[in-house]
Amino acid sequence: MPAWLSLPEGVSTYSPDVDKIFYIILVVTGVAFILTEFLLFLFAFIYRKREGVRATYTHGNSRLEVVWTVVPAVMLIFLAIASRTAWVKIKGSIPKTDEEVVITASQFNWEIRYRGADGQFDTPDDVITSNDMHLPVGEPIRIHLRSKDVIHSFFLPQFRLKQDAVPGVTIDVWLQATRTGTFEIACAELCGFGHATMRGQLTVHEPGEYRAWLQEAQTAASAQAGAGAVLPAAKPPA
Ligand SMILES: [Cu+2]
Repeated sequence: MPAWLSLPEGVSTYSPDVDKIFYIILVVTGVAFILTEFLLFLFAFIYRKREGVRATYTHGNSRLEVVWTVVPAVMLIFLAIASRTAWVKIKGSIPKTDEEVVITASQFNWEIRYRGADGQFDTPDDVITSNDMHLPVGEPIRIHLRSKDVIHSFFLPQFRLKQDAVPGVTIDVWLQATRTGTFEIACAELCGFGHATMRGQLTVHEPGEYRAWLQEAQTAASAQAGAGAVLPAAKPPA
């Protein structure tokens, strides 16, 4: 496959499954496209207007119509069955894991939330970052995806992970990275004027390095939560 036709490097455990289906569909539709375009131009040339040649009136051909209906139908059934395995593997269930992240999309930002030192979500010592996600390599991660305002789409191209974030619901997705590195987080749903700026970065670490990062962030978050507690409580808006 030439480089300009190939997908970005796949770095999740299920990216080969997605790529396989993608390339099968690309080949099937590519061959059908080239064949039909070739016939279109060929027939336009063969049956062009010529002096002394009268057009013939045809009322269709039942056998031909059955063939061009049955062949695509069989192909569709084949593709549906072929993609089912990948769908069940990726969407069917989420591997058991203690690594969980809450991601909240808003115009135009990804808020990434980790448990604080208390091991709980939605408490004052949560670790919260903006557009800056960190994960360990080789471990399944469960992501709870939310949105504050409009529909966004959480897209990690290299992980073959794309999921809409919908206001009012939490949608769980998962991934398991196969190598360390930094990768792009993009919003794949036109969500307003700043849509194009809604980008983040995912850093995949060695597990030890990741735990060290998280611990440091938890210590900083706890210190901040503690400092926040001595401040007078903010008055609720009138
Ligand atoms: Cu967005």
